[in-house]
Amino acid sequence: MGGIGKLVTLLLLASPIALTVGQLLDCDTSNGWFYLGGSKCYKVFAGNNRRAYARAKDICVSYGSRLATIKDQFESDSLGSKVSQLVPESERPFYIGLKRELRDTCVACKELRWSDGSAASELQGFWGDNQPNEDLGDCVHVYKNEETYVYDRPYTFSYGNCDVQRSFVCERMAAPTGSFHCFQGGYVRQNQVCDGNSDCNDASDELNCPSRCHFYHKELTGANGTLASFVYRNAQTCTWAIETAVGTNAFVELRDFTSEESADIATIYVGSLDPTRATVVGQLSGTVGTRQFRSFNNLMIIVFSTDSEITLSGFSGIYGSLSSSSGLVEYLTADQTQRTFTVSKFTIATITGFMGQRDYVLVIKTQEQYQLGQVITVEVDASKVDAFQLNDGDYIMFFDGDSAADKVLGKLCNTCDNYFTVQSTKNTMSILLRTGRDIASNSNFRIKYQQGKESLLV
Ligand SMILES: [Ca+2]
Ligand SMILES: [Ca+2]
Repeated sequence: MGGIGKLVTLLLLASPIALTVGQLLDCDTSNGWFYLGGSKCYKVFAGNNRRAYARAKDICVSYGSRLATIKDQFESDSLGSKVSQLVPESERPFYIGLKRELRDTCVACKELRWSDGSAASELQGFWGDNQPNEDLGDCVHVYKNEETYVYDRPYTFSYGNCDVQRSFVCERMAAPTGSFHCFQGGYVRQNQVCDGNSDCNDASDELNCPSRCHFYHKELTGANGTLASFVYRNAQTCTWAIETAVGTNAFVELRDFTSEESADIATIYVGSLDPTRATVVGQLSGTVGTRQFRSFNNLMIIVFSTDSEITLSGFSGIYGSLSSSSGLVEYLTADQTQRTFTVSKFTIATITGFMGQRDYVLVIKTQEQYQLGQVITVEVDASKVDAFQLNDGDYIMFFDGDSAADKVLGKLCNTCDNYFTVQSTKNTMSILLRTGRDIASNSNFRIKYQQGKESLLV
């Protein structure tokens, strides 16, 4: 009993002390995070970085954050107006971390949850007119309500289809002013940077330390660069962390690779700058020559560790970012002739495939003069089934209209029931290819399409 009493006293004392100290907080502004008061930092993704809800969530997580939670009026107003300053009007509806999720205990039940895992209620929040309307979808976005009578809550919540690509906002905790901001959230003191100890949870305080053979290449403009050169020494670990723009795939080409076979080893990690959270895509040792690797997202890290004897020539390398050469939305016109379309894969030297974590959208319309009463039939090319191996995380969805907001006609994926023909009920169909975390997708997105009703399934 005495122990509990003591604990309560300490807690009561602790908060006023924390408040009177009044430590100033700030955010990693050099990486686009901003502070609005309170205890959190936010970052907005818009334009080409708009994503479906699940992808937006992934991107937030890769920066040690989560989709923003908006739990009070001040946060709603200040975040809404900040997004309005940063983002053009047409891109302003933005996802927050609020979604109806399936409940573990009940197959068909859904419940509303915040991205921090806490339960939410439709009786709370800043719902707009005629909301919450669950018929519209499970994922919540915020939009500006222009009605004057809602002047006191101008930024309101709406349900929507989770596959629609929208802007989104990530959040993470702010840090005391003057701290070093760890890449994946959290902070350490400046004198802990490059001191040889991993103080950030993700070890990012030791990423950019050239004197310790730890190099950080941040290239957000799409240009290529040369990996920092190093001196091949015994018993050392050199790292090259590469961060390119969100929405691109980082790549590296290691040249003239020569190391002591099985003893001095380069490991290539993708998906994160923290090897403990990243995926290994390659290990090199011995006389290898030139090899290329790419990430499924904009982050990768190369770690080269040597043992205590024998040094050889090592390697050099270049890095850069891959972005889709064509637009991510293609438009096709269907007529009464069956036509074939293959989405072009991305190619760089030996690396061919779809970029990871991207959405490729095809919109097919009938010829204008035949628009009334016409439908579209799409057949997955049955002769190319072998090339149509979707990897985990890849899927293709067919929508009855020009966007992911329309009714789903079907879904093709590794574990789905695959079928080969779908038909719209109107003059437009859209097809979404979503690539997952795999590195070199074997998927070949090839279809036959035609205006008309006859089934093409053989
Ligand atoms: Ca350190
Ligand atoms: Ca060695």
